[in-house]
Amino acid sequence: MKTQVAIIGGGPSGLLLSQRLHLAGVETVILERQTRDYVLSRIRAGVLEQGLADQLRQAGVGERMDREGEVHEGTEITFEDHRLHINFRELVGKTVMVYGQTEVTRDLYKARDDMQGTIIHEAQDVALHDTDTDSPYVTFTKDGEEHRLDCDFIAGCDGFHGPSRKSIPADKLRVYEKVYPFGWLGVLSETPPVSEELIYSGHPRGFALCSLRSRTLSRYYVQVSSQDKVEDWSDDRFWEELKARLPQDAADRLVTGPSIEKSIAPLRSFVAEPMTHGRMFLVGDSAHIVPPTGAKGLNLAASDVFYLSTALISYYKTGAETELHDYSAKALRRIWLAERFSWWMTTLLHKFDEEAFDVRVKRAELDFLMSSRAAQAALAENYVGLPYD
Ligand code: RFL
Ligand code: PHB
Repeated sequence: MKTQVAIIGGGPSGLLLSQRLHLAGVETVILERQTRDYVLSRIRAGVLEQGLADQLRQAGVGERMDREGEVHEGTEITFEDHRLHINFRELVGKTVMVYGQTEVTRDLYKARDDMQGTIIHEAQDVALHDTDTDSPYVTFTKDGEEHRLDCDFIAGCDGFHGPSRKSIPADKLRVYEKVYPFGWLGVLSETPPVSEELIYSGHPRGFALCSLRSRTLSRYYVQVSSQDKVEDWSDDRFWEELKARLPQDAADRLVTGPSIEKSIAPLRSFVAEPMTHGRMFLVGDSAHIVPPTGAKGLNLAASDVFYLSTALISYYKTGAETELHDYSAKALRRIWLAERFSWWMTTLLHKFDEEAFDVRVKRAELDFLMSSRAAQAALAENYVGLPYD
């Protein structure tokens, strides 16, 4: 089997990259370890920056998002009974789109199918070879049979645990990591959301987030210890804890119901540099992870896709490799800005086992945010997404 760009991983990064390349006449094959149903059962991000929403529209995949997604002009930050409304449109003239990652992925799969894109599901034992030569290739097994995929380039869109990053020799890769001593317990429920906008709540009991997928589907999170298991959290315990961490009027309004999905995600900050080894490029979670507090994970994957697809398209049009050489540095600049913002928002709003001095400094940071329009504009500018270049 032969293609121009072999894409490992059929999550949002791999699918969007494949769609953008296909539209520019570049051939791809996607190798995905899981079944499509499994990929579509993962409940993850919900907030799309304008950059990602625009890319979906340009790729012909924005129609359902524009119909069913919700444009949010602001968000609320609360701390006990202090409330702060951040009006994105007023502060920085931009908005975000609330539309679930599951739906983005579903739309991308449909678009790839409509264009007869090749996606091989349940590809096992995917391995990368000769990535630092002009003729890299990928091997995998499917239904017990071994296959070889020759290509010009490999895009490693295979998430944090995939084989692409691991194929880079250890002495060529530098890793930066911060693991937080807590996770987020997330619940999806068929209940009307407590608020039209997201509420990020800092509280002495720990962080909580009220998000949504639609007018009838809510997504809520509470900070839990890294040791906690989903089984420790009955629905009743979850709702009680969420209420305790929200401002009183929101707690009073909250409609509870049975959870239809419940999971715990650990929080970490992680960056691997560089994002290139020879003719292999890392994209999205395979190269970097942010804690979800700033809603940046999926959006960063999308800016990587933008930079890499632009560089590959330019290579196939002109033969020039300059943009491919610059990919890692260009992507990493934006990644580190998002790492900074996600770390800052996580630190500001979560409960840590910290010294009394640090607690006071955090209170002062919140006080500054509540009282300074410049601080609010800085939050808004980062939240709606920094420019792609
Ligand atoms: P993905 O979505 O992890 O997709 C990678 C794909 O690669 C496949 N794969 C392989 N394929 C072939 N061979 C192998 N050996 C393979 N190993 C893995 C996987 O099956 C998968 O289909 O990475 P991608 O495309 O870069 O997209 C990134 C986003 O998914 C991610 O940044 C966000 O979802 C992060 N994230 C969240 N971001 C937010 O902004 N808000 C959230 O609420 C939020 N919640 C989350 C999250 C990530 C989570 N992870 C990674 C465990 C919750 C969780 C649980
Ligand atoms: C979500 O809706 O899942 C979501 C929204 C905002 C975040 C994280 C997760 O910061």
